[in-house]
Amino acid sequence: MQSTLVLEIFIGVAGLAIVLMLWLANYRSSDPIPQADVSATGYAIRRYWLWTTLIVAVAVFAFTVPQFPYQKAKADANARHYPVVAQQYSFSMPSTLPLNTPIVFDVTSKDVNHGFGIYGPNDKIFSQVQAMPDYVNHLAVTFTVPGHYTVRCLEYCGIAHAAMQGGFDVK
Ligand SMILES: [Cu+2]
Repeated sequence: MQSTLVLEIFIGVAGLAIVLMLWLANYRSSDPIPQADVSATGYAIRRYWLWTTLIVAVAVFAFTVPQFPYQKAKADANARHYPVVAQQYSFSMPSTLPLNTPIVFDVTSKDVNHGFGIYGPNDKIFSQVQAMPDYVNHLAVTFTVPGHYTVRCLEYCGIAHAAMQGGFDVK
């Protein structure tokens, strides 16, 4: 449903852009104006757009950068750490995890690169990180919804990749 709407909006905008471009390509002024008569206006418009775009871009940048989620990814100093080891084609990790408690998954792999994708009880993705051999990735999370969470490998890792699943209960 949602994806159909996105597709319809995309087709609508693309269609509009095509019509506009065709119209522009065929547009002819009835009386061509000499370059000298329009260059001052043209450069004024160009300057206006340059400054407007710059000011808007800097304002949007200044407003949105502090809202980047990287700060939230920092682990609580008192967070409990849980090891996760991925290997073809399973995950070894705790079967039960605490609710409303800052935790950190220490994620690694025994063989090839895997994905450690956590899906909530509603089956929507909750968080994810890569599981890499000889390297530990730290994924800080706090579960606020109890229930069964499914873990899926999110990186093609071999013939049985699609069946690579795990899970744990949060309570
Ligand atoms: Cu995989």
